[in-house]
Amino acid sequence: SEDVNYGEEMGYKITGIEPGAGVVAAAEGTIEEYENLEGWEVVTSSSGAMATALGEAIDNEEPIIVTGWSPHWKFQKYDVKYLEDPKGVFGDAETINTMVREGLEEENPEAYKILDQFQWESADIESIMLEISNGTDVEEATTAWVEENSDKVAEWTAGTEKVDGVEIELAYVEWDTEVASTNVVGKVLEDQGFDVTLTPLDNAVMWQAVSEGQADGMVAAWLPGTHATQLETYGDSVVDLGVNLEGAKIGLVVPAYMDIDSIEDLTP
Ligand code: PBE
Repeated sequence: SEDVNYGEEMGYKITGIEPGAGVVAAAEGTIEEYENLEGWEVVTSSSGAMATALGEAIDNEEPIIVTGWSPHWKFQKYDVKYLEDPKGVFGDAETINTMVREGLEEENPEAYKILDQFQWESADIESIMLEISNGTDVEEATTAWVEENSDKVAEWTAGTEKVDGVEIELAYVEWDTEVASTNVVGKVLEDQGFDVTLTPLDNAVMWQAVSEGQADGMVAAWLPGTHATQLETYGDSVVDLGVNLEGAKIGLVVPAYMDIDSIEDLTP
């Protein structure tokens, strides 16, 4: 709008998350694609620091632009909105896919089958993410969800036998979505008798670990856009078990009180 220069108020900064995240790369892409973003920059930090900055800005009714994604608890906790992206830099709807290492099917068929059958919805993951964002311990929140959703869990474990201490290692990145999903799958595997290790890594390293067989799998592949670079590099040496969640999305997110609707409304 004409009476406020949000760019100046925000120091021409977009509040990013981890440098390896696809949404950060896409936000950097918007600075190249949109002429009105000339001179802006994406400041990287962590998902936690981004969430803190967003909460503080909202408490003070200050402008802020963050690299955002769905599913995410911020849409339940705050009145926030995506900025329209007429140039389509952030792509359309995304899916979250499960990727495992080559050989897992033969070497660990029960875990393979559970990972293959794992599939849920935004409302499921968001309820856990909201709990965690409100201070509930990750293990407590995921354990409670698994106990309360035994029907869904039974579909994931259908046709598998319990095991006795078979090792399984899942890689993930400490993004709120992946903390929730990876811990839920880890809990389900643990309840089936697996000896589960969850290993937090940088995004590219997570993909690499699965492609080289250091990790058995991950439930954190955002496709087709967000992790396109990683898929191109590692796609041939991982096994795609398909979608575990539909209707994911990335973009720039602002508090609803900001008087702009589109990336194009930002001033240089
Ligand atoms: N995210 C959450 C990730 C994928 C999952 C949107 C922060 C990313 O940008 O790579």
